[in-house]
Amino acid sequence: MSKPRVGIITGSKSDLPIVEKVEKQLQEFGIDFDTTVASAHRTPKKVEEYAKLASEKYDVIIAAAGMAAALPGVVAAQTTLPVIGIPVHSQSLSGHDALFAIVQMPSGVPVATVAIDGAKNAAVLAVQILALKYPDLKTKLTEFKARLAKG
Ligand code: RP5
Repeated sequence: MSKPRVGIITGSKSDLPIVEKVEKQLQEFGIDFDTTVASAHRTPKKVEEYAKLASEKYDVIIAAAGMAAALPGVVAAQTTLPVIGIPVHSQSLSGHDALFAIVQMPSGVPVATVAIDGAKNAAVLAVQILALKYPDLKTKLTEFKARLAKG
């Protein structure tokens, strides 16, 4: 694998507005990605296949889900890649349900959980992880942080 690549997976098409923010931020860093819609509850076999093949295609996975958000944890259970989880806001419990489901992983199966709807931080964290392997990204991150400081 010569270029950094991020796998984005999300539980439903209804999560796509959040995913688009992840994609936009990754594009700003020039990172390749692809996005898959698969649900831990509705299409568990598809999630299993995705997770098992992930390390052949990606360096990092970003998994977004709302409600009883099992998806990031189920993916993390079946790969050695780092998994970043985004709890997606939903109406009844304002995303707290997804936050707790994603952050409260059993010992030994971490998911790096960002804030509810924390799309931008998920993308930046992914780039920070990628920068360990692809040093060019360190420069881009330094410039990004300088722009943040100016702003
Ligand atoms: C989760 O349930 C999805 O990630 C989504 O956030 C939520 C609602 O899904 P839909 O009923 O809109 O498909 O699995």
